[in-house]
Amino acid sequence: MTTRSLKRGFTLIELLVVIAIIATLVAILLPAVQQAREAARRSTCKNNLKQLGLAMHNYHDTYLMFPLAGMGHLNARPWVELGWTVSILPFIEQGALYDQVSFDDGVYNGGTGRRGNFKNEIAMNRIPIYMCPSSTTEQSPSTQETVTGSAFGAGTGQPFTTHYYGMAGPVGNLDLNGDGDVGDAGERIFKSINSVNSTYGLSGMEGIMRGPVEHARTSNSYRVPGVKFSDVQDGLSNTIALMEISRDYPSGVTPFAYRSWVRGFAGFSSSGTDPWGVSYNFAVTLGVNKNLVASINAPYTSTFNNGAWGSNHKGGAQAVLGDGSVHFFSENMDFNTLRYLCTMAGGETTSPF
Ligand SMILES: [Ca+2]
Ligand SMILES: [Ca+2]
Repeated sequence: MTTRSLKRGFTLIELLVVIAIIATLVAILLPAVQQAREAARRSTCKNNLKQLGLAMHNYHDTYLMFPLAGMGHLNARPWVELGWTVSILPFIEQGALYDQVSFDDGVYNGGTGRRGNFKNEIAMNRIPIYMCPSSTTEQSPSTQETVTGSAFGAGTGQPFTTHYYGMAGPVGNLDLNGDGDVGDAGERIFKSINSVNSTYGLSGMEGIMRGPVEHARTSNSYRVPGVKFSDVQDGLSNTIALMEISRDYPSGVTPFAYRSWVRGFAGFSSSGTDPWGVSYNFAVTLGVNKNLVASINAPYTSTFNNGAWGSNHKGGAQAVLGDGSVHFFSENMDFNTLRYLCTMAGGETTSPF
């Protein structure tokens, strides 16, 4: 007598049903997992900004002013061109790196008296709190900033960037009724100075991290002092100090906004009259500071000073206010409200944000 063991397998139909159920579950769960991961990344980004806001305040406690947007000509001293991102290193537990910085050399290109590479080597160090984890763009694309020699052993190549930028202020016309002039009630032109040419754009002068801090005249230098709490007459809690620029650009588009994180600005021979009526023969690019020229997540621009604020977080980007608090701003918020939040002493009335 023989017994036949009855081995029963899955039929094809059953197998397909099981696969379909698993696929459905994955389809349901995967977005939830991805959303949770993005929420965690956004939270880390917010924490970075909180630390930067705290560092700005601790800097103010010590030096009685916010860090300069960038350090410029100091009379006979060489080009400095380092940003607030360097000034606050001792306040973000990077004192050892700060001690390696030379304040007597130029920052990024190697003309006479400008040992640029030497400083960009500092920027070969990745500073975690300057990095939004939702961004995958971590390096400056600028060939002027390429590091070719390594004194500190930090390597050669493209330096790291920062995803957090000083707000120099809005530039352009406030034409509230859109009739093409700025002569109507409440309208005006935001204070700025000319930068070198249209490739760079204007430099905003009404923000907490306003553009040029010093520009040389023919025989000496004229200085725009650092911003104190008391200068922020619109209120520290109503004025943006730092904003997030962390978007990944589309494939094939050079991410012009991103600069070496040490780069305060770069100066060029130029001439004009600043908003205080003082003539100058020096103009700047903003480096780790930007103007406000467009809404959050607006289309990309190749104008260096106008890198649009934006992030890979859904629907907006984050910013630090003058009081050190961090807010998420919607890309759909009223643009004039956003501009008012970027002037420190414009006297505007801002609607709730
Ligand atoms: Ca008008
Ligand atoms: Ca304002």
